[in-house]
Amino acid sequence: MEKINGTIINTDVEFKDFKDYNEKIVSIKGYIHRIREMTGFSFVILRTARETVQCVYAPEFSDYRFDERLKEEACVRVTGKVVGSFDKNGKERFELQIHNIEILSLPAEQLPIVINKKQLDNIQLSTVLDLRPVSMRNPKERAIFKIQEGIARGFREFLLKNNFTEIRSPKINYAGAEGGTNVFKLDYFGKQVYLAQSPQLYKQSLVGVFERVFEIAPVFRAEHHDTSRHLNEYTSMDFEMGFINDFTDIMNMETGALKYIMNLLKTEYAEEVELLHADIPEITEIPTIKFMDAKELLMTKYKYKPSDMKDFDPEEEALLGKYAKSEFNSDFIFVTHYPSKKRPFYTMDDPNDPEYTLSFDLLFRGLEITSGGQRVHDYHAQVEKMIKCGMNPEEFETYLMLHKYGAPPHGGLGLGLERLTMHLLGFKNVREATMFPRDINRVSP
Ligand code: AMO
Repeated sequence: MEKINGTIINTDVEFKDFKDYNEKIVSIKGYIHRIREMTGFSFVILRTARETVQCVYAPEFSDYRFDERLKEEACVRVTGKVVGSFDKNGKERFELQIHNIEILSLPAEQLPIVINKKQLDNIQLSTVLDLRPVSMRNPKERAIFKIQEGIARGFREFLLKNNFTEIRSPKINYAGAEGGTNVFKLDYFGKQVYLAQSPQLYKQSLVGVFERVFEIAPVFRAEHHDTSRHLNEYTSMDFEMGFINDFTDIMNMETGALKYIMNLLKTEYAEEVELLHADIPEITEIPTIKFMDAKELLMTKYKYKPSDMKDFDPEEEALLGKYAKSEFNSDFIFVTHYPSKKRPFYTMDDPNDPEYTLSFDLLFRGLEITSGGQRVHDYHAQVEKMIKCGMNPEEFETYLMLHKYGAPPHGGLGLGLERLTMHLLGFKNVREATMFPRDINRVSP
């Protein structure tokens, strides 16, 4: 009987290691991205998992003769000699002089769109999304989601380094966590249950166990409107921390996480950053402004007439982004002390002014990417607040176990991964930063 022992055999070389193989014969696997015929030779551009590799076919390199069946999107193993040279900027680059191309598979049909240009030119977003499994093969499209990987990875790495425990909360729940009407109802063996709007109730409960917790997972919002910043399913990056001194501890932790993420992108995702011309923000300090002061500022400095004194509309957020940039040269601004009426039942009111809360939003280049704040930790205060919000505390018995049996002062936040990616890459629509978006008109692919 054959046995498997976990040995990972890499017979082929990766492009990033070509420098160690100069003038040596290597094999590399990938897709044929493009074939460019020149006089007397051809360029065969190979697309590997993360980069494109220039291979050159010429009859004088070997006895191998180009197989006419080879076309774009064929999967191949190319064997050849690594040759280094210097580009016009003096940077060393490597190509492969082809000695053999082994066909691993041939596509059944030609692609419905051209993916081997620098970017997907003149293709409508709806078509790009309809064809996601193949449109993402375009290097620039693919790079968006490597950047997104970097953001989530940075968030996770930073929090693990700061003694957070990664949790997994259920997505099928007995109650919506955030209130409001945007909750998906589900028939669960004859009972009505809900898809998780956020991991809020669970992450708070788990503060009572692990003190500091985080989760990166999908959440569901039944948004009935079709906007450029709302999805019906998005990835929420949440954390919750116990024994805080006050809610600035949470804002500091987020600022630290964002600094770590941006640094990780600059170092380990440099190729994707360059390909996408991503403007990675420099974060030293993030300014903060109280909600009512921000309203005042919008009315006086920007002569803006607010339609709602309890929340910001997108134009107000954009103006606050402009303000942060011009006054503080910051791409971010924290807005604190939101009105109690607009924040969920778990938010702690400001003891100095209970009309407002110990909560905040973080705006990035004029878009809300985070909500967070300190939570009510006292059992009686939480029950009272639930009743005030028209809720029945008896329906939240398991959630209230935290408060009933002892909860430290705590707080946390939720950061929308797609929204952060969207504004980092300068997109107008959050769907561009979502692999397989779910919105009111789209559940496929
Ligand atoms: P909130 O509901 O404000 O807070 O959501 C937190 C962040 O999630 C993102 N977000 C969305 N992204 C895409 N599509 C949507 N429909 C959408 N809705 C929200 C935003 C937003 O800032 N439990 C609290 C967080 C907390 O206090 O810990 C919550 O979920 O970036």
